[in-house]
Amino acid sequence: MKKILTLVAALLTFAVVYAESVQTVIIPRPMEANSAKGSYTISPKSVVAVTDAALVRSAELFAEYVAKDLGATLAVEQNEKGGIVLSLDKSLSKEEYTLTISSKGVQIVGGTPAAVFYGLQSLRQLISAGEVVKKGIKLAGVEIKDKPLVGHRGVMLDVARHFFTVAEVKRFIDIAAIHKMNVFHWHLTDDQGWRVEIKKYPNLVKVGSKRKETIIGRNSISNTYDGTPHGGYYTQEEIKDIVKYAAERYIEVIPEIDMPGHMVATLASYPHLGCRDEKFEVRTRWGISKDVLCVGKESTFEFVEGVLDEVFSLFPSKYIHLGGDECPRARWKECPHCQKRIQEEGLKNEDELQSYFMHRVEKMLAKHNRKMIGWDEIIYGGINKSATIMLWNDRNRAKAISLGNDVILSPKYFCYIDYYQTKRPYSNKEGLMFKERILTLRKAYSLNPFEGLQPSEYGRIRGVQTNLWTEYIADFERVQIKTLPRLAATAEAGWTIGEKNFDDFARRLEHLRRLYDKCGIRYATYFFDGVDEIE
Ligand code: TNX
Repeated sequence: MKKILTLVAALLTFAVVYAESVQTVIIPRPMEANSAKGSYTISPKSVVAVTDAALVRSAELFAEYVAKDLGATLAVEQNEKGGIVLSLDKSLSKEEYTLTISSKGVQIVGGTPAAVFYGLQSLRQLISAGEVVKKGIKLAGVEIKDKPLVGHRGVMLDVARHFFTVAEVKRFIDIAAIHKMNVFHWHLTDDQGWRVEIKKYPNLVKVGSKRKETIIGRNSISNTYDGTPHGGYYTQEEIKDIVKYAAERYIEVIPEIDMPGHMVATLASYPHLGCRDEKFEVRTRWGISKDVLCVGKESTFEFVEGVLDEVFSLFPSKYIHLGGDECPRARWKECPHCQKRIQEEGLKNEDELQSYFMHRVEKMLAKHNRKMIGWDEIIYGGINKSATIMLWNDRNRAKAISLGNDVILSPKYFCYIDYYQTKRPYSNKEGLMFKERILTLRKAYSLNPFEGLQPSEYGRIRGVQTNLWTEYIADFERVQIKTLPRLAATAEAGWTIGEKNFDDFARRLEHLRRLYDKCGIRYATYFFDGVDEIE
């Protein structure tokens, strides 16, 4: 008898387990998706009911998202009765939600409004892939429990090398939102253009936002230019509008004001900020410039503080990205002001001079209760524990992690989507790229944020991020084709808890691709056409 009972118990367990896990179409893959009884048909008459005023905007956005699928914009009501009910439950963590579909309807419960928004993004994908029936879209019963692996899931857009309009930036944010990304890192300044209005320093946009022409072809070999001015900037009003737009989609905008290198547009606007008394032009080539901010002069720090004061008022983010990357030391070595600073401060060398600079600027952030993010080069002359390292160079990985600082992973061979996405870029017409580097979808998908780390070190990895540098990307169609579908792969690397499986991802991507199509979003088809991995 006992044996039989054990057998029955085992069979039951098997049946339950078997019934539980279901294949889902959602990207990034949820933590758990279990089958549930029944189904529900969402019709144009379905109501989105919210139990909390904080959820109204998300419900409205959702109604817009699925309007095409349903042929109508769903009504949003503030009560507890609707085909789709959204509510909050503080016992769930910040970004955790459950999504239940049964014959009674759809229920999304989130730890915060952001989490409910993620649940709606999942539902949007389910609807897009759902069965079209007479009355609307039929969804199979399911119980989803979901939360992300890491807290910072970022995507960066470089608007300095090429300018993109407010409308385009918003569309980029929409794309990020589909993938449950929660940070938009906005690379606003570089040698080739300054893009944010700073009222105290009007030349930054008057002079710094325009370059007279742009190099044609690869930087390392070309000496021809297109003869066409390129420029653009965002007014403070436009910036605030974008920050609000992103916030409604639970995306925080982290601005990057790259310093003390990558500053030629600034030097063109205010030449006294450089080490030598000379005039500069907004840079028309790519690559790294030797001309950087002078760290010896006090006026440099006054300038930086003046800029940051306005940046603080535009961007409520806890973090401000200060760049700190690729800053050659050549000018500092010859500059009497910089050398004097090194002596007076008892610094060992120019690496420590950069640290001195970063520390001083970090203090300006701290005064306003903000924290600094910098590219991994900030570790060279020593950094404070409070700084977050954005890791893009593999060579600095071990050192950065050993320091114990917070780290955001953006390793270039996994996360730099300006790289070619096919192994045979020329026959696949990918256009030019900064260097001969390849990042296929499969490679992007293979990023494991905790690889090689001890479990005790996992907590140092605050997040993952995809970066789009735009030296060779001048229009928004190319922005999208570069970004997708690789962003989907990084999104899953940052979100999905548990084993990942590329083939299953590829299956789900077929559905996501249909959603892109419906939204008029462009994406690269190399992977779908089976040509991305051909050597
Ligand atoms: C490195 S990543 C850069 C960018 C370039 C990019 C091109 C980083 C901090 N600096 O300035 O645009 O490579 O791939």
